[in-house]
Amino acid sequence: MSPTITRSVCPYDCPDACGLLVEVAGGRAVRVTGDPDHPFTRGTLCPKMLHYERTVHSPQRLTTPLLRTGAKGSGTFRPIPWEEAVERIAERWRGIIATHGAEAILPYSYAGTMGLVQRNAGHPFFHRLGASRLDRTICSPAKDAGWKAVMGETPSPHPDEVAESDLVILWGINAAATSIHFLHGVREAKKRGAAVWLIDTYETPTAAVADRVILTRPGSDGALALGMMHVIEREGLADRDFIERYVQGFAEFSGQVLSDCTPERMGGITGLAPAVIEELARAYARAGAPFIRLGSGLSRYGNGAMTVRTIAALPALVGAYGKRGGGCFPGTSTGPAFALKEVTREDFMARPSRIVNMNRLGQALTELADPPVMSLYVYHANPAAVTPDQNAILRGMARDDLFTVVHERFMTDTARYADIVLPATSSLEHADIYRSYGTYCIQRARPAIAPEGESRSNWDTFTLLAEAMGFGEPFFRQSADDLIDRLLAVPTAMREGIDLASLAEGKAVELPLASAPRAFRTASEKIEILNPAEPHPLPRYLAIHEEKGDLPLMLMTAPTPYALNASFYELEELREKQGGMRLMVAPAEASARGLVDGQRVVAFNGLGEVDFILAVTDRVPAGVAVAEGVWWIEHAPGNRTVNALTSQRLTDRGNGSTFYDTRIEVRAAGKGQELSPHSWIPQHPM
Ligand SMILES: Nc1nc2c(c(=O)[nH]1)N[C@H]1C(S)=C(S)[C@@H](COP(=O)(O)OP(=O)(O)OC[C@H]3O[C@@H](n4cnc5c(=O)[nH]c(N)nc54)[C@H](O)[C@@H]3O)O[C@H]1N2
Ligand SMILES: Nc1nc2c(c(=O)[nH]1)N[C@H]1C(S)=C(S)[C@@H](COP(=O)(O)OP(=O)(O)OC[C@H]3O[C@@H](n4cnc5c(=O)[nH]c(N)nc54)[C@H](O)[C@@H]3O)O[C@H]1N2
Ligand code: SF4
Ligand SMILES: [Mo]
Repeated sequence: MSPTITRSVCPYDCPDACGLLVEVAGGRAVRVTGDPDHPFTRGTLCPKMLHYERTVHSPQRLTTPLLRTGAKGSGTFRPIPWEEAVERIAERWRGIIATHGAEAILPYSYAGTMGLVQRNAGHPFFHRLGASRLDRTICSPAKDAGWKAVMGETPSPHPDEVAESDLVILWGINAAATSIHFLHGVREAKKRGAAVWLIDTYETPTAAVADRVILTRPGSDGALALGMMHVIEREGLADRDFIERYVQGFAEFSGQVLSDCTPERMGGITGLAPAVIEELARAYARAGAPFIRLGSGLSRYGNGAMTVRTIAALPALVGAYGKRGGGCFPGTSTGPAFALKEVTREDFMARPSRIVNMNRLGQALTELADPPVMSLYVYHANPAAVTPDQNAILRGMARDDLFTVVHERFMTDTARYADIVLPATSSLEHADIYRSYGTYCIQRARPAIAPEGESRSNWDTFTLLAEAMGFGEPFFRQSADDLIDRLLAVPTAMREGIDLASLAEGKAVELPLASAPRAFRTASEKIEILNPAEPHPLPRYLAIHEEKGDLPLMLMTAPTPYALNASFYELEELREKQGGMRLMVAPAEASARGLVDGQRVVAFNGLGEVDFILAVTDRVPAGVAVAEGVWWIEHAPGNRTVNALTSQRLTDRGNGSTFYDTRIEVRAAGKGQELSPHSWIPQHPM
C-alpha cells in the first residue's frame, strides 16, 4: 500500500514551528519531512527532527500507566490499567484536599508541546480543583519585561524582513541551533552585501554565518549598548529628527545616563577594548537599516530585563525602528491571535489560589508551608532536568509523603520519581492548533496516526481526571477538536481576513501584520526610553547576581543544535553528535588547573557537583565555561546534570530564571569521587 501524507506541525518549543509532512504506512509514521509550502520554514528541518518517526515509534516510549514498586527515583514500576491509575490519583487527591486543602496540589507544566490545547489542557482542571497555580517563568519573562518597558505592545517586523537589512546583529542568539530558519533571511541579506555580527559570550556554531564575532563578558551587554549609545551621541551620529518625533525621554537619558557611559568605563565592564565599542557604534549608526535579532540568553541574569531594555533603546537613537529591514526582533507576540481564556478557564477558580514560581520548585517541595505541597502533577515538562537547583528538586521529589504523578512520553529524570506515571501521546497522535513565537504563522494539526500503546493526550487525560473528581461541567466532556473549533469560532483582530480554507486543510497560514510602520503601541505612543512606570525610569547598567562571586568561571548553560532543552535524549545518534555531556573551557583555563581535553572533570559550586567530559577549545574565552544541552542523568558521566549548578534566584523583572548567572570552579574527577551513573541517592547541599 502506498503511504498517505498528512500535514502536521513541529510541536517543540522552537520559534520556527516548522510545517511537517508525515508519511504514514501500515498505521506508522515512516518518514517526516519539511513542508515546502510553509511560508517561513520552506521545507527544511533541523537535525533534531529529521527522524521524528524514530522518536514517535521509539522502543523507549511509555505505553501503559505505571505504579511505583521500588524506592522513589529507582525507576522500578509495574504496569497498571488506566482505570486503576485514575482511581488511585483521585483517591489520593481527595484525601489531600480533606487534610490540607486543594492548594497542597501543585501542577507543573511547561512546553513539551506548544499546541494551544494540549499545552494548556491542565489549566481548566486545576482551576476547577482549586490547586496552587504555577508562575510559568522559566523561559524569557525578563526579556518580555525589558522589551515592553521600551516598546510596549509594538509588534515585531516580519522575520524575513531581515533580508532587507545592511547590518544584521545576532545578539545573544545561537540561531544555528535555536532558530535555523531565521538564518535564511540573514543569508539573503548577506548576498545583497549586508554585514553580519554575532555578539555572544563564546564562539557558537552561529559564528559560521558572521563576519564579525564580538565576545562580551556574561551579563554585560547592557554596558556595551550604553557605550555604543554614548559614542553615537558624542559624535553627533544620532537621528535627531526621528528622536524628536518618536522617542520619549532621550534628553534625560543622554544627560543623566549616557554622559557617564564612556567606552572606557563600558569597556571595563564588558571586557571589550574602548576602540572596539567606538568602531561598533560608528558602523551601527552609519548603517542604512541595522537589524538586531535578539536572543533570550542574555536575559537570564539578575539584570536580564534591564539588559534587554537597554538594547531596545539602541535602534531608537539611529531611527532604525522607522526603517524597513531595520529595528529589533525579539520574537513575535502572536498570543492575541486566539482567545486562550476559552481553554484556560480562569473563571473555574472559586477564588484566586496561591501562585508558585516554577523556578523555585526546589523550595516549593522542600520549604513551602500553609499548606505544604503534598502532590505534584507534572505534564509535558521535565523539572528534574531543566529547572534550576536540581539537588533541591530531587530532595523534594524523594519525599515519601509527596504524591507525584508524571504524564510523559519517556522515562525521564522526573518520571523516575513518580508514584504513578501516565503514558503521553506524541504530537502525531493528537489534535492541536499552533501559533509561533518566531513567525506569524498559525496551523491546525489533526492526528496522523493512532496513539502508541495506551498513551493518551494531555486533553484526554484531564477529561478522565475531571470525571473521576466528579466535575460536572460539560466543558470537560468536549474533545480536543471541539475546543480547537471553539478557539477558531471566537474572532480576534489578529486573525481577521486569514485564509480559513487553508487552515482547515492543515496548511500553515500567515496572520496579516496588523500594524503600519511607526505605530508605537505604548502609553505615550512613542518609544519610551524614559518610562515613568518602571522602578528605574531610565535604562542604566545593573550588575548581575554573580558579579562578585568568588568562583572563577561563569557557566553558560547554552542550547545545543542536537537537542531541545531535555528533549531528544532518547535518540542515540543525536547524543553522539553532541559528543557526550561536555564542559568547554579555554586552553589557558585547562592548563592553569592541569586539566586536559577528554578528561573527566567535576564542575562545582555551593549548590552541587556535576561530572562532565572536558573539551578544551579556543572557541571559549578565559573566565567562561560552556555546558551545551540539558542531559538526562542516565546518559551523564556522573549522577547529576547541569542544573545542579544553577540557582533559584530570579531576574530583576518578570520573576524569570537566571540560568547563565552562575559561577563554578572545575577540578579533575578524583578516584573515590567518581559517581556512579545510577546512584539515585539525593545529595544534600554542601
Ligand atoms: N537546538 C535547540 N533549539 C532550541 C532550544 C534548544 O535547547 N536547542 N531551546 C528552545 C527554547 S526553550 C528557547 S527559549 C529558544 C531560545 O533559546 P535561548 O536559550 O534563548 O537560545 P538563544 O536565543 O539561541 O540564546 C542563547 C545564547 O545566548 C548566549 N548568551 C548567554 N549569556 C549571554 C550574554 O550575557 N550576552 C550575550 N551576548 N550572549 C549570551 C549563549 O551563549 C547562547 O549562545 O530556543 C529554542 N530552540
Ligand atoms: N541548563 C539549562 N536549563 C534550561 C535551559 C537551558 O538552556 N539550559 N532552557 C530553559 C528553557 S528556555 C525552557 S523553555 C525550559 C523547558 O523546559 P521543559 O518544557 O520542561 O523542557 P523539555 O525538555 O522540552 O521537556 C518537555 C517534556 O515534555 C514531554 N512531552 C512532549 N510532548 C508531550 C505531550 O504532548 N504530553 C506530555 N504529557 N508530555 C509531552 C517530553 O517527552 C519532554 O520530556 O528548560 C529550561 N532549562
Ligand atoms: S525544532 Fe524548530 S527548526 Fe527543528 S523542526 Fe522543530 S520547529 Fe523546525
Ligand atoms: Mo525556552
